[in-house]
Amino acid sequence: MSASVQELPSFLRGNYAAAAPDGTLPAASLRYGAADHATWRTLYQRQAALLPGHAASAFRTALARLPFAEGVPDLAATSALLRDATGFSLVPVPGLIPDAPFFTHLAARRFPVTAWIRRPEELDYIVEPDIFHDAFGHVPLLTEPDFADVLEAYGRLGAQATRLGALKPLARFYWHMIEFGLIREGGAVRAYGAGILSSGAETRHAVTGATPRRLRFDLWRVLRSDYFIDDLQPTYFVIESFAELFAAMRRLPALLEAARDATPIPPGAAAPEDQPAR
Ligand code: HBI
Ligand code: FE
Repeated sequence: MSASVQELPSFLRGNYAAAAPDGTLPAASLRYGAADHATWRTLYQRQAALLPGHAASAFRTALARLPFAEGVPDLAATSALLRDATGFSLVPVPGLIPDAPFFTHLAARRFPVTAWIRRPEELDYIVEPDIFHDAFGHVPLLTEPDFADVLEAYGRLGAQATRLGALKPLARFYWHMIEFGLIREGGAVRAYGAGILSSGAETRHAVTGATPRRLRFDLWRVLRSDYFIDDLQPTYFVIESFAELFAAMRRLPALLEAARDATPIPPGAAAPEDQPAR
């Protein structure tokens, strides 16, 4: 694969040798055994049971229409359903890929999905995203037009943020709003982020936990907010709608340089402008 793979950490476990320069794996290299399908079903059943009362209604509705209940899903069949909804398609990758191809795929409405699935002894925690995180966590909302537009816009901003040396604020947006976002539905707060909904512990903590801050979404705040990558999040941001999130994408380019130069807000810290979500 390309030289840019050298920017990735060396512990990654995927089969990077089989990947094309754009990071994708040949469809023929995807093989899942009975044990893999059983691991998927265990994860799926556990997580699906938690969704009522925790997950955004758009996520639940979309998940029910996807072919995800029986085992590791077929990416081509899932792509066909997405194409009709939003024009997104799924491409298999060995795991995390370098920033540049990741942005390029999203800008072209292709979502990279890690091919491998965790081992049975890793059901509750893995360091890297696997296919359960990428497919169960991210794919349902790829059927939501406003959310699909957010991901495409994020991909398009990648080149500009790279030029400006502002990848950190852009990555904070992805972390807080794509991986760990919450949404208000009537009087309730529900999760839509993939990092939340692919984890039982994070789902309970984010939606009903007593300790986290749940703040009204504020783009400028998000762009300055550092995060923990290996612990439950101490702070979540709550949107009113996916249209609100897409509208924020239009303001993002003008804030990148200021966010790059601003003092970061440490994980879990308060900021003067914080508004608790209702
Ligand atoms: N690759 N497969 C994959 N998934 C990601 O979420 C991902 C990635 N490469 C880079 C990346 N995310 C982030 O560093 C950028 O969004 C900034
Ligand atoms: Fe993710």
